[in-house]
Amino acid sequence: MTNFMLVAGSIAKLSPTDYVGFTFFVGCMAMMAASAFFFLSLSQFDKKWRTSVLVSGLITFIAAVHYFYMRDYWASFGESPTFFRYVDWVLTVPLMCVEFYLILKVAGAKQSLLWKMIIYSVIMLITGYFGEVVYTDMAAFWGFVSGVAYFAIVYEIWLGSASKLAAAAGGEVLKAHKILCWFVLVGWAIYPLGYMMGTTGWYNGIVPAGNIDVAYNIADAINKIGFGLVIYTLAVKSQKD
Ligand SMILES: *C/C=C(C)/C=C/C=C(C)/C=C/C1=C(C)CCCC1(C)C
Repeated sequence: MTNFMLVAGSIAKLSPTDYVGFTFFVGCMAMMAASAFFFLSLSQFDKKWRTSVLVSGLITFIAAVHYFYMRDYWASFGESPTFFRYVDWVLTVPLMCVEFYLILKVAGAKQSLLWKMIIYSVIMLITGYFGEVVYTDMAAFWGFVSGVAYFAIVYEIWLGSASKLAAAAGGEVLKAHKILCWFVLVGWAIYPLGYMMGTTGWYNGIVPAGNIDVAYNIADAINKIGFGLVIYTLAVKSQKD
């Protein structure tokens, strides 16, 4: 009896009109499937590419575990699981910076580039958390600070030293770098948009109405799985040469 109640208590009901709950659920499955795909493909790659594909799998796997918790949190409390969200990001976004570093290593990328990008991304996320959770009455200010750090990342990969390394590497690495740059410029821009939907600031009324979690969930699926697939494709193509 106790066991039965435990099981029943841990399965929350999902209403057909609960779009937030639905995207958490689908996100959970998509991240799990992507992780299985990346991990099971590892043996086909030689040492040079294995780490990059492994990191792709780690990113979606970390997200899958967080989505499992976030789905449950939403289903239980009907509130945004903002804490889990930011813990997920603070682990996975630096790993995405690692991906840039790993593919640019062939062109001589230095660890200082990696640390610079990690520091930008951590600043972006901590200040975003301030605006979303800690100092909600100053959401616009903290969102702006976070946006500056975001643009520092965009600058670094589009025009800064990372772009020069990509040009020096050429070939498939350059192609993959360009696609990842677009992911960061367009795919990542969904996050500040979602932030403006869910916080109070001058932008209310300008930004189209929407749900912050739906925006974040869609963005996560596009960016984490998409990023991984770009790396996977690069590894497959480079191995043929
Ligand atoms: C897998 C998760 C990813 C790629 C998360 C990326 C998150 C961002 C690019 C968040 C950016 C934000 C701003 C630029 C301003 C408002 C606050 C944030 C944290 C939502």
